[in-house]
This record gives sequence, C-alpha cells and structure tokens, in this order.
Amino acid sequence: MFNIGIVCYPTFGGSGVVATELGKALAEKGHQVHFISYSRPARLESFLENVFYHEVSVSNYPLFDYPPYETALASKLVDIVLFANLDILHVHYAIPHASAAIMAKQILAKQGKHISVVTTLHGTDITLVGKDATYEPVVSYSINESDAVTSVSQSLKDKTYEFFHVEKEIHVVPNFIDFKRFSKKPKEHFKKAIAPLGERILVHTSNFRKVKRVDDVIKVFNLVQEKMPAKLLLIGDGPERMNIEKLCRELNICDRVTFLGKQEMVEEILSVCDLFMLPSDSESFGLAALEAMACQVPVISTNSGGMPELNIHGVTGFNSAIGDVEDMAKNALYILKDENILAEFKANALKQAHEFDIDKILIRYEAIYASALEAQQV
Ligand code: GMT
Repeated sequence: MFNIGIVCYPTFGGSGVVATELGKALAEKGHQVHFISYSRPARLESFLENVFYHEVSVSNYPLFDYPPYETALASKLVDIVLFANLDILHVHYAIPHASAAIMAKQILAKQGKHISVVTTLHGTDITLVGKDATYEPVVSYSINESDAVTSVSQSLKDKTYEFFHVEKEIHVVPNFIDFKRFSKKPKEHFKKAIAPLGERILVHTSNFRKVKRVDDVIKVFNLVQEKMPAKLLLIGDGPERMNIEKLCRELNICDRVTFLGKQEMVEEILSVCDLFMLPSDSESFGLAALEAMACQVPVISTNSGGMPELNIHGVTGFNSAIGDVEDMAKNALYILKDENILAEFKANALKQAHEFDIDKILIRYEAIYASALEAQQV
C-alpha cells in the first residue's frame, strides 16, 4: 500500500475532479491519501476512510502584490511528507504544482528523505498557460525532474514534446469514469418536466471559459431547434455566462434554454439528455464528455486535442472542425431525428465509456507509483 500526497486544484471541473476521484478510489483500495490544496476539493466529502485533507494558506502580507502560493505549497509539502511519511507526491496540473513538488523534493533530499514525484499533465497547463514562453523553463525543468510523468491523452503528450524541452518519457493514462456514480438514472419525471412535449434535450457542461466556445453551443442549438422541438440545458458557470445569456436573448430562444449553474449531481441531469455538446477550441481529454457518455449520451465535439481519442467519429457522436457550427448542427440532427439512430449512438457511447472504467485506469496509476518508487531506490 502507498502513502500518497495528491496536490490539485479544488475546482468543480477537470484536473481537480480527476485528482479527487482518483484519490478517493485509491483510499477505497486501502492506500493512505493526503489531499493538499488551497481549499477542500469540490468532490471531496467531509469524512472518508484513509483520506486526509491539508489546506495551504498563503500570507497576505501587504508587501505581496502576488501572494507566494508556490512557496507556501512547497513548504506545506515538506511538512506533510515528513509528518505523514509519504512515499509519493502525485501532482495534478503542472503549474505551479509540479515545480512546488520538485522544490519540496530537493529540500527533503537534503534532510535524507526521498519522495517520488509523479506529475500528471491535464491540458491547459500545457496548451494555454504552458506555451506562454514565460513559464517554459520552469515547466520543462519540473517535468524532466519528476520521477514519472503522465498525460491524459496522446494528443497532450505530443503537444508537451512540441511546446517544451522535455526528454522525460510521458505515459498516457487517460481520464476515467466511476460507473457506480455515472450511469443512466431513472429520472423520467424530470425529463417530462423539462421536455413535456417530448422535445429532444441537448446539454453542455463547462466552466464557461472562452476556450469552451459556449457561444457555439448556442449557435448549434439554435440551428437544431429550427428543425425540431428541442431544449438546451447549460450546466456550470464562468466568465462567458453573461455573453451567452445575451446571445440567447438576441436569438430569441431563452424559453428553450435553461442555465442550471454549478451542479453537484450532474449524472442525474445527464440521465435525461439526448445529446452532449463540447465544441471547445482545445480539449486535452474532455472529461465532461466521458461523464455524458457513461450516462448514455452521444457527443458532438470538435476534432481538437484528445477529443477524437474519446469520441469516435460516426460511432459515439461526431467531431467537427473548430467553429463549424453548421456541420455540428447537421450531425446533431442526424443523431436526433431518428429514434433508432439515436438509440444506436447512445449504446455506442456507453460501450466506449466502459473503455475508461476506473478499475482499468486505477491499476495503471498504481503501476506508475510502483515503478517511480523503484527508480528512487536504485
Ligand atoms: O477544461 C478546463 O478548463 C479545466 C481543465 C483543468 O485542468 O482543470 O481541464 C483539463 O483537464 C481535464 C481533466 O484531465 C480534461 O478533461 C480537459 O479536457 C482539460 N481541458 C482542456 O484541455 C481545455
């Protein structure tokens, strides 16, 4: 059994969710898991066996225009590694988690304590933030100094080698899904309330950042609802929300679009939906799409990043060029118009989701921890 420190962002989506679900599953198997973040991760319940939570607090001394989070985190890591006798630090998202972990590793080495650092690259740490030249030397160094590095898709691995000076081997370990939670739930009453006339229900989940192109979700939906009765559910919240509401007003479709905000029980909402839309500019994996597929919802997405590795074109949904809303609407209508075609796509989406079952992925992380520890001992 391992004694693992998991460093992550505490947010509702993406890397924070993967890190939290991974930690919970590892704890269920008997590993000791210590979460380290600046706030309790959104998906971390208050009490779980083998799970501990340590909060990083940063000084707000007036001299600091920019609070030194990375320094606070590295110091906290040193403290927790020693106190809880951790053997692995698994950091999710390179910036600034990987560099803080490498700093902690070097400090601990001076004190005779060896810790293995496993870094998981999630997407925007490489594609958006990482390729900003400002961060390149530190990100490249931290990746190269990690004992093991994983990325959530082949596409992200390729981009990392393209944008950074990385010699380290990167293992592709895709994101995963826990079918105990994400599966189609019997929520027919809910479906009737949203779509009383049997309208098709389309859905999108994200943090409403520009990269998600939520305006394309609205444009595709607008084209679909011109051809067939349909409703749109929007889950999540973020900086683009106001612009999206404005666009709905301009298109006069507000009565068919519901903004649900941030939601805990996403799986219950997905269970009543017919089509998931993720028209992102860049998407290293697309965990939100996998969650939808596990609830038997086919996907309309772009062919950017790792999306085609998850969403099989013409089988579990369709991938279009970024911004090609006409093509996305055409594909959406193809899936939604015929009951038999829809049923086939739903079944295919579920089958593909099973490839990412947490039980298959967890053992891959455990193997990576084992070899990272072995490498330390040589
Ligand atoms: O999508 C986001 O903006 C959040 C971001 C994150 O790091 O939290 O998500 C990234 O990591 C997820 C988990 O590995 C992936 O499923 C998302 O595709 C990825 N987002 C992007 O690449 C834009």
